[in-house]
Amino acid sequence: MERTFIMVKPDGVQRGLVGEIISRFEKRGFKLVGLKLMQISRELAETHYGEHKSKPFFEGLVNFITSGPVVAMVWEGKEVIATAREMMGATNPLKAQPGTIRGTYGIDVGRNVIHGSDSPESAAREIALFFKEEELLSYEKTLDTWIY
Ligand code: 3AN
Repeated sequence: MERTFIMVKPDGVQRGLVGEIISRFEKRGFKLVGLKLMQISRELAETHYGEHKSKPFFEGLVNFITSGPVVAMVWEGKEVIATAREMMGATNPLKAQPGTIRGTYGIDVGRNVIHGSDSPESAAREIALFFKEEELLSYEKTLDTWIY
């Protein structure tokens, strides 16, 4: 089953959007397999955003992502990587479709509420960067055995 790395960025935590974002993934039917509130170090931020090192916004991006707590998550499900990207909306919230997370809550490309892996390769890389193997749980959703 596919897994993706999702992170509520410092602006999302400050604005109290953690529950709302988790709720959207739960309601869509995806399974939460890893979750933690954490403060990202500069070193981790620079590694995570390594592909943007030469971009003019790199320094600001690292400053922002290390400016306060984030909520790091791993979600599991069929085609969760691409579906999460659709649920998030475009990188620039002003271009994001209404109803998407960024299209509902964001206006600034530098503070766009949420991060999600953009490919299977980046999902594997980012999950390994943020989580130890033992922090990811495999479990069955047994709802249909006790709700009818
Ligand atoms: P996404 O987060 O949608 O995968 P990327 O990987 O292109 O987008 O960019 C990573 C992060 O860099 C974005 N989430 C955004 O916070 C920041 N970013 C991207 N483009 C800009 C920009 N032009 N100005 C400021 N920040 C940017």
